[in-house]
Amino acid sequence: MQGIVCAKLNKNHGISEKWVPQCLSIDEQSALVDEIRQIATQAPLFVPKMPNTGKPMSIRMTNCGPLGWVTTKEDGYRYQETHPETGTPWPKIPQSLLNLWDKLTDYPKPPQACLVNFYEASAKMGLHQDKDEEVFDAPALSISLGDTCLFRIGGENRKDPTKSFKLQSGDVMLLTGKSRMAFHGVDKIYPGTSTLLKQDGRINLTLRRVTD
Ligand code: MD3
Ligand code: FE
Repeated sequence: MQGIVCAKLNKNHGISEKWVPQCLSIDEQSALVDEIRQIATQAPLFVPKMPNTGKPMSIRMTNCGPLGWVTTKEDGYRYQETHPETGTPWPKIPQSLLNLWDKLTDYPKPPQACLVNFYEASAKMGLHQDKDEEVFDAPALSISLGDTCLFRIGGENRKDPTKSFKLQSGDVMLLTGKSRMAFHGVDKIYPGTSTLLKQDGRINLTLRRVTD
């Protein structure tokens, strides 16, 4: 594995996320972006809508894997086997991501969902917990591509203190144990900090288990 697993965050608030800055080489990052472009051709980006209010989120997203996370005004947050607009099954998770999951986790089963989030320069993601899955013992693996962002992570309660730090293209985070239930969000994108993508913006991939 390239990069160093940082203990810094553990010291900061005692939860067990691992942050591997520059885990992926530039070539690995470019290859991933090509694969994500193909995924977005088969499963077009959509704007997730808040449950009940229907308020659009500022990111666009898609998924790959047997299950994808979606949200609509009518039916709220959920995982499903098909794209909410085309009704088609999600594309497969690229082999390179399955390999990364095997290398960085000791979880015995492969990820079921890979969320693909696209942030334009002005997009953000409010502080939230991911709890739409049926199981929480599996780790979540997150990969950052493109422009740097300001990421924030706290504890298991919304009011717990948070720590902010920048995630750069090629950084990987592994959320296990308590950190899997930590509140987290993206406060800001720094446009122009990476030349990986054709335009300003950031892509985040999150690999997850959903069922046992
Ligand atoms: C997963 N994405 O898609 S990834 C999300 O950068 C999400 O797009 C952010 O939060 C992004 O739900 C953050 C890093 C992350 C941090 C904590 C997690 C992913 C996590 C906790 C549980 C599951
Ligand atoms: Fe999240």
